[in-house]
Amino acid sequence: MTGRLLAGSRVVRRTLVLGAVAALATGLAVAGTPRANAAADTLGAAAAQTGRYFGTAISASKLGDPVYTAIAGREFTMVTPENEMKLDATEPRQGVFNFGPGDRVYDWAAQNGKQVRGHTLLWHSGQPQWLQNLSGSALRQAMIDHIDGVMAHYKGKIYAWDVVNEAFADGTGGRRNSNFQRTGDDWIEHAFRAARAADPAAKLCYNDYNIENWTSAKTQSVYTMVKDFRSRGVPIDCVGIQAHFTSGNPYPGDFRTTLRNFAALGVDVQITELDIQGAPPATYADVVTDCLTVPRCTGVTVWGVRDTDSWRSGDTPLLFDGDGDKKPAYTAVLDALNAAVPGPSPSPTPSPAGSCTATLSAGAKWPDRYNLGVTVTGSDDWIVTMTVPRPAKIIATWNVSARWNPTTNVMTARPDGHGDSWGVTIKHHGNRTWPTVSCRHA
Ligand code: 9MR
Repeated sequence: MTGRLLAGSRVVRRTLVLGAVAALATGLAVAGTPRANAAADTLGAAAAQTGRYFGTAISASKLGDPVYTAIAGREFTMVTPENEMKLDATEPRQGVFNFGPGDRVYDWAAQNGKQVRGHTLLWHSGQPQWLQNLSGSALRQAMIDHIDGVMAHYKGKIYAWDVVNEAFADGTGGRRNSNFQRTGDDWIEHAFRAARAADPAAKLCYNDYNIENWTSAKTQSVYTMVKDFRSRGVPIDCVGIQAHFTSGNPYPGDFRTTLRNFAALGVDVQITELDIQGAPPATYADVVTDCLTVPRCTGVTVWGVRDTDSWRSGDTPLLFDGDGDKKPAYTAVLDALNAAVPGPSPSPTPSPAGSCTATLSAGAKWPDRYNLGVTVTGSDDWIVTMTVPRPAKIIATWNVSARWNPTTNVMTARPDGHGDSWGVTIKHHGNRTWPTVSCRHA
């Protein structure tokens, strides 16, 4: 019953027998349910107590501003480069990649213990001129080469990629007319397949705006696409809902329904670019609470730190004012996060045929750590991703081949020949909230 835990390039071998012996010797086995957590005083810590992340968009050009980095470093656990991983930034000339700005954001995030959402591989906007000039099979090949090139550079480092951004038209629900779309309807699924091959550890998301309202034609079209992808085994793990709310595009009363319905397709949902005109505290709290009620809503990202950092600063839509002071919306969000009931990871959403499910069960407990059993169903060649809420961390595994990323606090596990039941030991450091797990075919 030995465990193998790869930390970076180092191989750490541990035996759970040792842990069990130690517990027996000291008679410290602990029974009972996890304790409720105390209220957290940052957005990231409060979200982590629910097994979720709380993120922000970050601009490389602002990383020299100490007020900006102090807030971002303190409050957020997920970072989305606001512009630095877009097409025009990363491939300014065909086949010539520039990862300088993207790396500056990535490195800042990693050095500060934050995960990164990659944004975005294919988007009709922000294309370099050479790409706009291509069409047909040459364009299709360039799209795939772009995915391969960018994902190879960040392989194993990205929590989730927005593989395709904003591919549907407003109003009608049809596909947006773009050079990508003119290469054929199947460009999106080809992009997702290429992305899975390029970095099997990253969650692959479709990301869009104006898909918050369940009844809108655009939401329905995206839903139909994701459902089709899931039923045909096209690799998609998540839907990013941007949530840029204005008086013309207000927060809809059925937002929770939208989150729940996407999640029921067997994908994670994430609120990826939240900002609300005027930052009304009650609306901010409602949006966050909607996410907290949907087990597979794995996190919320606001689109910038201070109002003055916003792409629409005149709307003062964020959680910090231009001086870096907390706004009433900040307190509303923190309170909403702290009001969530901590506890075991929610039971997984039933998965459609062709996908897999990882289910957690309680194991032995000690004062400083606890065991979880994991059972995988629906596949015999799977990849399970386990995100551990900080400051807890996995210190051992058994019957599985696992790689632990100490920077992101995420473990990626594959079968090691011992079947589909395995386990982990978690040193909780005071946070007993169970990790979140997701499963997909290898
Ligand atoms: O906030 C981003 C702004 O700085 C850029 O100028 C703009 C164009 O690249 O993109 C903004 O971010 C967009 C995001 O990438 C996709 N969804 C809409 C966001 C707001 O326009």
